[in-house]
Amino acid sequence: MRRLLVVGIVTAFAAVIAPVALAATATPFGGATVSDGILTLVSNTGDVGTTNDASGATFSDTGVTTFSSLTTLSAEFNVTDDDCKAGSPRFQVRVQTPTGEKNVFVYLGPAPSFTGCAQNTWIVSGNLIGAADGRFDTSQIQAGTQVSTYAQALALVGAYPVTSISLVVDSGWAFTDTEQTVLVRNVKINASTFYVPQTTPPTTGGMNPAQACKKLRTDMGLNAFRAAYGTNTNGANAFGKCVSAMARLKNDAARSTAVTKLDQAADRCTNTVKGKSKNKSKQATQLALRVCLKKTF
Ligand SMILES: [Ca+2]
Ligand SMILES: [Ca+2]
Repeated sequence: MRRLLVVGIVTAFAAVIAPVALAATATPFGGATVSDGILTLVSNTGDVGTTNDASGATFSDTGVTTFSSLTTLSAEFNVTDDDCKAGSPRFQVRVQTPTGEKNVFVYLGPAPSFTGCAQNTWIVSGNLIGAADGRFDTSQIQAGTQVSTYAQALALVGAYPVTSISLVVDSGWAFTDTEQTVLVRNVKINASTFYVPQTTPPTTGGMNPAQACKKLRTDMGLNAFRAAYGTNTNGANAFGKCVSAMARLKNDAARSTAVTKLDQAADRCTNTVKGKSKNKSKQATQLALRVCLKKTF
C-alpha cells in the first residue's frame, strides 16, 4: 500500500515537472524579410550598411538535442539573383565541442561545387540527413574535412549537443553586382516545418448584398434581373428583393459565386425564351423568363 502510494505521488509529481514541449520558432536576422509566409534572404555587400551583408533565420525549440538526433533537414529555395556560390545558401548546425561552439555547414545546391542553381526556380533539397555527396563541411571541428558525407559528419560530431540551427545567405560579395537573393520556404527540421507559404485569400470578387445585386443587374440585364427577383408590376421591386436574397447567403465570397452562376443562368434562359417567344407579348416573354430562372435557382 505504501509502495503504491509512493508510486502515485512520484507519478503525479513527474506529471507536474515534465517539460512542456515549446513551440518551435524561426527568427529571421540580417536583411531577412518575410512575406506571405516566404522568407527572403538577401546578401548585399555593395550598398551602404552592413545589416544586409548576410541574412538568415535561426530555428529554435525543434526538439533536436545532439547532432545525431537531427533526422530531418530540408528546405525549398529559389535563387532569384544570381546563383548559389561560395557556400551560400547553407544550413549551419552549431554544435558544442570540448573546445567551444563550432559550425557544421550543410551546403544547399548541386554537389560537388554547390553552384549552378537555376534562377527563379524552386529547388527542393530533399532530406539532407544521410546525404553522401560531400555537402557536410566539418572543417571548423577538424581541418581538412570540408567535403564530408553525412556518415563522416555523424562519426565526428554525432554526440555533440546542437546549440542552434540556421539557414544562411551571405555570398553577395562573390557576384559582380555584390548582391545575392534567395527565397526560402518549407524548411523542415525533424517534426517542425517553417515558412509555409500562405495562400492569400482573393482580394477581389467578394461582394456585399448591394454590390452583388448591382453587378447582377448589369450582368443579367434589367429584363432578366426583374424577371428573376421582381414580384410587383414590371418587377420594379427587384433590387430590394435581390438584396434580401443576397443577404441570406453566408458571406461575400458566396455572393460572388452566386452572381456568376445567376448570370450564366440568365444567359441560358434568355436564349431559351427568345427561341420560343416570336409572337408572344412582352409580358408573356417576361413570364417565361421568370419561370426558367426560378427553375434554375
Ligand atoms: Ca550591405
Ligand atoms: Ca545579384
